[in-house]
Amino acid sequence: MSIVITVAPTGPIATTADNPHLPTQPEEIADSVVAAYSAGAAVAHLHLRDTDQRPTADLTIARRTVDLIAERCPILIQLSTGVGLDVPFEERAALVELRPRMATLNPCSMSFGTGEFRNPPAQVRRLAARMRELGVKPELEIYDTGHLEACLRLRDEGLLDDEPMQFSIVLGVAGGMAATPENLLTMVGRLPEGSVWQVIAIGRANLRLTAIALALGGNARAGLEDTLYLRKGELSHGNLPLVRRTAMLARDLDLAIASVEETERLLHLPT
Ligand code: KMH
Ligand code: ZN
Repeated sequence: MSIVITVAPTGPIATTADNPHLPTQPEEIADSVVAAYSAGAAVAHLHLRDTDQRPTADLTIARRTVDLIAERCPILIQLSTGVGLDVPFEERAALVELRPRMATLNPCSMSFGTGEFRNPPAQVRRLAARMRELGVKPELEIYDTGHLEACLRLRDEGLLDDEPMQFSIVLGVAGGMAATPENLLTMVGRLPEGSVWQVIAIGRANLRLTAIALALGGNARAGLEDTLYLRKGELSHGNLPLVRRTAMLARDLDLAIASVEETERLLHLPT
């Protein structure tokens, strides 16, 4: 059995003040992704920053980052349409016009730490429809049980293909489900038959929940978007140590690591 490793090199919130090894500029993100690819990552989940490190949906920055990566490795690009809490939905949604192989789809609005993550129903439906039109595979980010029901409604309305649905069970965001094994098990048990899934465990529980997810048959995500630390009190020197550790964990569990081509087949990615 093969598992897919996704690298998430940079998230929407932390800056180099939190971890000086966080890549924020296109060249830095590309270097980090290429290194992660050599360590086994088949997918790169990307957030972009402007020169002041603020999250941005700027299409020039996004295109440049994607091009720099594509020049050096064939990793599958998954653009975040979450982008950052202060970026308007329509700017975030425009990123799918670059036709990445995948993009995130966040089905519901929610509190997100001290901020607000706005995903209004009508705009989510329009984005889902546009992604379907463009052949951009959604990675459905579910932070609560109701978010799963919202995705199933989108599927029932014909806005998502269900072959297979790809879920990220996000645990540990203040405003969503807590990062506990019980919540992971509950959510995995509720996914539709045949779904492809991974856990995105934010913060301290990242390693343990990733290990549980791998043992349960899930894929894995690794990178500084989800945790800035390799272990308690030790900042990760970039994304590579986190990706390497995930690959080692998978191999120790006797799981093969999916190549880009295998991942395309597993996810039935439109070409
Ligand atoms: N960092 C995630 C918990 C997305 O990429 O679409 C939220 C997020 C969503 O960044
Ligand atoms: Zn993200």
